[in-house]
Amino acid sequence: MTSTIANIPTQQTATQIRNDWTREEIANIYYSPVFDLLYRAATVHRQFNDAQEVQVCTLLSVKTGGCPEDCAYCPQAARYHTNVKVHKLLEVKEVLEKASEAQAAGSTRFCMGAAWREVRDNKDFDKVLEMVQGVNQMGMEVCCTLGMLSAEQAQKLKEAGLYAYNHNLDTSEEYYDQVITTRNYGNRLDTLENVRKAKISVCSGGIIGMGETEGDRIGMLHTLATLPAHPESVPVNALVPVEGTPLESQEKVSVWEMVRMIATARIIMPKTMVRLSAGRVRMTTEEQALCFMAGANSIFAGDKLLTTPNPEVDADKQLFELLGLKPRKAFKGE
Ligand code: SAM
Ligand code: DTB
Ligand code: SF4
Repeated sequence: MTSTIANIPTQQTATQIRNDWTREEIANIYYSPVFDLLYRAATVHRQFNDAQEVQVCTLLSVKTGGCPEDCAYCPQAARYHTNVKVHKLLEVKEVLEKASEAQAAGSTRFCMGAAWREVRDNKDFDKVLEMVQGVNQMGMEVCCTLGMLSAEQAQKLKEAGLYAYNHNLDTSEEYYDQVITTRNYGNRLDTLENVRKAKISVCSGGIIGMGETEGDRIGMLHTLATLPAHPESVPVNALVPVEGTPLESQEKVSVWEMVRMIATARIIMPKTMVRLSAGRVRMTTEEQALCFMAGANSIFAGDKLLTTPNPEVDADKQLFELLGLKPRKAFKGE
């Protein structure tokens, strides 16, 4: 006999990696009573991962603002009037110095973001390839988020030593055009396929708190969990509402919404690094602890995300000590 938690056979889900989840199964998990959900996520997490370990990543915006896209959440879209200072692509030397500082502060993954719609084959891309090479040589996992990529560009990044590529689905396919109209869901999925084909680790997740329904959140998780292979990393961002963007007045999401997203992601994609991403500055220690309990095992460290504030490194050191967490080593998943 199989016992059930929230109507899902526990034996079936706790031991296998599955890519055939139905929306209904995911919804049943998502809506289960909070303590059942937390218990189950924490159990799955311990079966597949070292639950004390949390990956510490650092972000750097290497090209800021002036983006032609219309993503309603984004302070870097040229069409919205925000306080973001536009900056052309940074110099390689400066980026490598920042990576070295991040490494000294305990980060094992360095992620470089550019406010581009897509990568173009030009001098700027050559510079990014140099940055990738340099960070990789330092022994850090190097990640980029540069917008859409062709198969050839993904291959070039791989050859330069790129470890992971971040490209978020952001929300469900159904809600996508309420948030972004300058590209579509299929464009996003094509880039993810190009990244996968180049054998680069896939990082893809989304944002909650943009006015989407819980059905949309479940829809996004369903798309991620039914890709041919689960992304190695899934960031769960709480919207950071930025003045001047169309979503500036959105209400803060509650911790229970973050917990439901993280725990569901953990259960349906057991080995994936689930990242408690944007929004930590507005969370208490206890709220963040609940997210780790739910299976989050990665964070962004350093006092800035791309353009918005993030907790100080010292505060996170204290958080790790308090909760008995330890930073994960680089390249562990290989
Ligand atoms: N331009 C590239 C792209 O869109 O793929 C890369 C950079 S973009 C800023 C990376 C991701 O940051 C977005 O996909 C989105 O999920 C996240 N993001 C941007 N602004 C945000 C905000 N205000 N709150 C939460 N997440 C945000
Ligand atoms: C992700 O999912 N979250 C990070 C990273 N991937 C690139 C970005 C969060 C950005 C928050 C808004 C800002 O700081 O500009
Ligand atoms: Fe541009 Fe990326 Fe911001 Fe969209 S999320 S406006 S593509 S920088």
